[in-house]
Amino acid sequence: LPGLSFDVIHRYAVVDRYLVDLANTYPNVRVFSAGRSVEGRDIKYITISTTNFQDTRKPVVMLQSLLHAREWVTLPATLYAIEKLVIDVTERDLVNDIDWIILPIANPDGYEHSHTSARFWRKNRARNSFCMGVDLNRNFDIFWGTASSTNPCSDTFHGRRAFSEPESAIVRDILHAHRNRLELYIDIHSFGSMVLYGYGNRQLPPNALAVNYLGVQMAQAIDAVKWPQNRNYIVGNVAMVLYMASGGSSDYAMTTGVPFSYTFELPSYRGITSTVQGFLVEPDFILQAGFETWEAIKVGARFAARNFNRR
Ligand code: 0X9
Ligand code: ZN
Repeated sequence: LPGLSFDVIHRYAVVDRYLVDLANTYPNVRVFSAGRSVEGRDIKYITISTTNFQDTRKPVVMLQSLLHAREWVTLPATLYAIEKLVIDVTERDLVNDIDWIILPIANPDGYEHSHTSARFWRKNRARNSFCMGVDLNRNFDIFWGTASSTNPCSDTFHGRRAFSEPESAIVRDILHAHRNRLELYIDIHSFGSMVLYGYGNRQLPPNALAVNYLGVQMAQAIDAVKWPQNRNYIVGNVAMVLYMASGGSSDYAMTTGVPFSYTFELPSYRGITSTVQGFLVEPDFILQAGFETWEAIKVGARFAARNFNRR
């Protein structure tokens, strides 16, 4: 039977195998190959549905992690959600009332590179010039190129054009395939303890009030169980609370019709926010990140179910 530990960071091959094992073991889980990364790794996602995605009255919720390679703690957060939706199911409504799409490793090449060669690698592994990598979260077709870097050596290099990278095109294709029912999309990043929403150019979506409201509800759910030494989550428009950023996946999702779309920034390691050390992990921190992020996901998913019924 599939089973993973939740206090270590699993490598690509382990997760890839795990997703297949889940689909082979649980009838409501299916695994899909969405395409291949620059270096040819299969990018898999699972769906979780009691009705095989045939019941159009259910909303779809999508979770994603590791679009940025070094943000390791985001992977166990996503795997923890899978565990609670498939293996250790204590809240059946989340499984019965919602169809789930879960993409744990959106950037497998960068992720493996961060294990084998450069711990703080962020981008994918595109061969631009002598500098490699495109920031996948600047490569989506949403005011592309307006708040990102033209320099291939920069950590926020946006690529040659929108969706130049297979990894971002894969996310686009999933979003489009489910555009009619996708109610909530959460792109999980680190670090900063934030629930962010669009747009990265300071513009607010028409439903910003509702988006902010749900963001606050999700943040409060985390704050209620977080480690006391970590600060409370900040909720807000990305450009207002963090910085301007174009080509982001959660902003792009809104243009495909997803009404509730967020970037989560999970906490930093030991509260370190001034350096890349904040991306490091330890067993306690990994476990806690999975546990507390799940509290927010539950709040978001239940809201999505209620809101979708009414729309
Ligand atoms: O800069 C980013 O891509 C994200 N922060 S990170 O430290 N993980 O790199 C924030 C992205 C939020 N972007 C939008 N909502 N557009
Ligand atoms: Zn990130």
